[in-house]
Amino acid sequence: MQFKLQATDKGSKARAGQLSTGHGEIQTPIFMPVGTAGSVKGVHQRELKEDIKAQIILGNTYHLYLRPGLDILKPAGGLHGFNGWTGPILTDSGGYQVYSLADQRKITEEGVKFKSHIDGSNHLFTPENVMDIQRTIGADIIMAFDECPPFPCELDYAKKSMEMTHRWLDRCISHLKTTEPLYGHEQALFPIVQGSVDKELRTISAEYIASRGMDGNAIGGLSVGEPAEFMYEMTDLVCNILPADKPRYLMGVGTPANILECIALGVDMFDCVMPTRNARNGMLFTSEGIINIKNEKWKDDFSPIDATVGGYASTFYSRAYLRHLIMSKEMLGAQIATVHNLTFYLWLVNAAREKIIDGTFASWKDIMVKKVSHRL
Ligand code: PRF
Repeated sequence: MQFKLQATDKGSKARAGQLSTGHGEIQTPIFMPVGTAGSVKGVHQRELKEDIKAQIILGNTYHLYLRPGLDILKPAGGLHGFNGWTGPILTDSGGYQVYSLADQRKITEEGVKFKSHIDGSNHLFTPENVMDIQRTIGADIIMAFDECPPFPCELDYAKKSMEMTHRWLDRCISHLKTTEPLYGHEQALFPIVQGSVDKELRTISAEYIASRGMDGNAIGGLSVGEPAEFMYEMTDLVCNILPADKPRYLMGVGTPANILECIALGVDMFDCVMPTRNARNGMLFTSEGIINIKNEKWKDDFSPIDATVGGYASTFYSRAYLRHLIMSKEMLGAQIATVHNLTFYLWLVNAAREKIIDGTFASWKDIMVKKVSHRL
């Protein structure tokens, strides 16, 4: 996998780049819509590509392994063959979902034993079998198996957990070398920095992860309930250590303001359920601020959801009509709101990219952070 740095902002540490995968190019900074169980909830593949202009989507090892399972995904030709998305895919390793979703999990040096949240069946994830599972799913970018400690957490726990994540990483790398991709395209393994909100641990972890020389690096363990200032401080510290010539992925972040601030710190890739999950509850992100579409004030607003961001859903449908659909629990309401929010997120990172290339990112970012955080 190749990463070309195309521009670096003068007033911040923001970068614009291009990542090449076996399923096409990704222009960074980028936001990756979350397609947990093989679908971005409520969105057609055609809308993802043509309307939202998604360049890469996410899948989850935990969900896909439990359902439909590898017996189905393998003969389908992996996730690409199964869901028909022809662009790049990244899969998270399950090293997060297993902690947040599974019932009765037990973490040991070997791996994580857990009960499925679907049918209560028993399973074991290890660094080795998670690599095998991600080979079968066939994503272009696969994630190392890690432990994401909760916030807050004892320093001693954070240290032991981080050290185990590092040992697990080395097991992932060794095992992956003994296996081959199944579908003819390359799969890049991204390791994950942990270390909670401790500067010393984050430094050790970032140095360890950087020393592994992988094609890209991820920052985990943030956006787990800590104040935003901690998240920015840790992200800044880690970005200063991770190599500049490899893409940096901040996992599970975040609000539009979080994304802009972390682009300024040198992050290239983001994912988050916020635009999709919040859309289903009537929260819309727009270029002018945040809209709660259930609010009375939108009932006779016949203007488009957000003409600035373009795209079919955002320009064709009025706020009043979308409000009616969401209030009536019509499924089209959730679909339109989701397509709009994703269109906005992709518009935002693309606008950031253009400003970085123009050399005007830093001042634009400060104005945009205020705008996008404002409640309309
Ligand atoms: N590890 C993994 N996936 C993740 C995280 C992590 O720490 C986070 C933290 N925000 C989101 N997704 N494997």
